[in-house]
Amino acid sequence: MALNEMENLKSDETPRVPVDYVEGILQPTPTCDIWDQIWKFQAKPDDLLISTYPKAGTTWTQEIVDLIQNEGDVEISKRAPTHIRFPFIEWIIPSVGCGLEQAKAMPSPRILKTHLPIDLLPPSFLEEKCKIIYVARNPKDNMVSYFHFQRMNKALPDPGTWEEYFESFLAGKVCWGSWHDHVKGWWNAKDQHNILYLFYEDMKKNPKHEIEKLAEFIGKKLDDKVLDQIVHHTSFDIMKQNPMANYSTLPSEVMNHSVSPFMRKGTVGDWKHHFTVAQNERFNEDYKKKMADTSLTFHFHL
Ligand code: PPS
Repeated sequence: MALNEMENLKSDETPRVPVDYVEGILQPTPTCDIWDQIWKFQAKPDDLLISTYPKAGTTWTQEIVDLIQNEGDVEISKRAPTHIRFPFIEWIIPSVGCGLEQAKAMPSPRILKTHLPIDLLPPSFLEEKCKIIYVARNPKDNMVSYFHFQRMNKALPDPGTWEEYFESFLAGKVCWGSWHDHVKGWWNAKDQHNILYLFYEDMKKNPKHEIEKLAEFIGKKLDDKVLDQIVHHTSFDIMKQNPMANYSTLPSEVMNHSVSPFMRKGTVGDWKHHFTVAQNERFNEDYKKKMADTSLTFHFHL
């Protein structure tokens, strides 16, 4: 049997993680089990938090921020895989790791990751006035990306068919809850706190400009050559080949890249290959209602 066939078999045998609710938001059960500790997490004033709805461009932003901090030194950014360099505070796979423990053990200054909606964010982040970067992605591409990710990731529930997933996503019955509430909640909080709110589509359209914004927010002055280097090293094609940024170091029983690679397409508008005309109409109608109370707008193609 070929090695990848054996890995597929191993991955097929691995059970999916169960899920439960924290304050009405669906979460993997291991996260629910330690929720009290997560809620009490003690942030430090020099923590930098990268917050997103799942699949909105977290890994890309992490790579950019790391390179900004290290003034474009690619070798430093290759010191460890993404999930080690940036503790994901509510993430726990008992056999693989626990974000909370990693964060506690990490020396400052730390760059942390969360997918929590603002209402579930451990209060110390806002109390300590930490800098927070929030990245949002248009919901159609976000949904497609999340669907494929759940197919390949045993640490999340089986997404079911695309038709089933479409309904679950609209109903907010996916881990980390409703996309609409997430992006709106963080948008409403951004002016009262130290939050830089960015969009995946802007990063695709003009990466250098968004990287400059990030550098300014972080307080780093970088020359043009370094900015160009960061644009290059954080392009989709380069990151896809980078084992320290493409999640290929996680056990294949957890993430099976032969089902769907973590670095899948990295484009704006892939939803057009998934949504039927009827689904698109239903989505648009629902979107209009749920987004009627916000000034927040999205680009669905470039
Ligand atoms: S996670 O699991 O929530 O941390 O995933 P996240 O990193 O937020 O999102 C993964 C999607 O982002 C795409 N990606 C990129 N797009 C453009 N450029 C770069 N450099 C890049 N890096 C990651 C990744 O391919 C996933 O999107 P899809 O649409 O599935 O390809």
